[in-house]
Amino acid sequence: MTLKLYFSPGACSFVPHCMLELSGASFETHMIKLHKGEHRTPEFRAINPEGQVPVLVDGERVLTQIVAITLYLDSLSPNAHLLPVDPYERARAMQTLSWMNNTVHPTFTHVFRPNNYSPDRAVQADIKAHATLRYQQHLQTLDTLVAEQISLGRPWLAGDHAGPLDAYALTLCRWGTIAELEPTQFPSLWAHVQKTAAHTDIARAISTERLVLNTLEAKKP
Ligand SMILES: N[C@@H](CCC(=O)N[C@@H](CS)C(=O)NCC(=O)O)C(=O)O
Repeated sequence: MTLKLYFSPGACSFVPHCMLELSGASFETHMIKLHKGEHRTPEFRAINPEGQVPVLVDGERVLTQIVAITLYLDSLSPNAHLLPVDPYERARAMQTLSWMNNTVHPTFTHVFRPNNYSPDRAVQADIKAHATLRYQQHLQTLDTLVAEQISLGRPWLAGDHAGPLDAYALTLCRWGTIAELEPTQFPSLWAHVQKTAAHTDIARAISTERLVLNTLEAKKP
């Protein structure tokens, strides 16, 4: 049975997209254009009532939430080493993945969609400004985390193999550029993002989604 991923270019669905590429599994993608509101259609809501990507479909099975999809794909393709096997290392990887998903990611949502949190334009501007500062702090934390891993001789965020943490770090750093945060202020993270983007399997996902890593650079004349 071919796996199917509902994704939107540049969204957090990039994380499972990379995992599918890394796993070598047979899969197909279905693009949902968030900017066109395709996630609000009755057809998509029937698949995910939350109206969010990613959604992974495996036959009759439907999974949402990056953390859950990560565990599932890791179990389906253990040889891809998407997560470490050692219990402590595995839990540490899930700790970082959860932080990215439940703390850093929602902070960016406050930057990108402040209208989700208040109908008042002035309040929205305040939310955006404050969340941008918080987001910058989170990327600094991530920068430190990357530097620590590299100093320990670990090539990827969870150890010896590229996986969800590296794909999420790339996504969060790229979103930083959408928040007008120059990636060079996070030198270890930015170097790691470029290395991650050069990984053959991840490069395929980037090409499918047509992603530019530094959207600030792309905007320059
Ligand atoms: N916690 C969710 C977050 C999913 C999420 O925020 N998806 C965004 C794209 S990055 C989305 O579909 N947003 C559309 C919306 O919420 O209206 C997960 O891990 O999958």
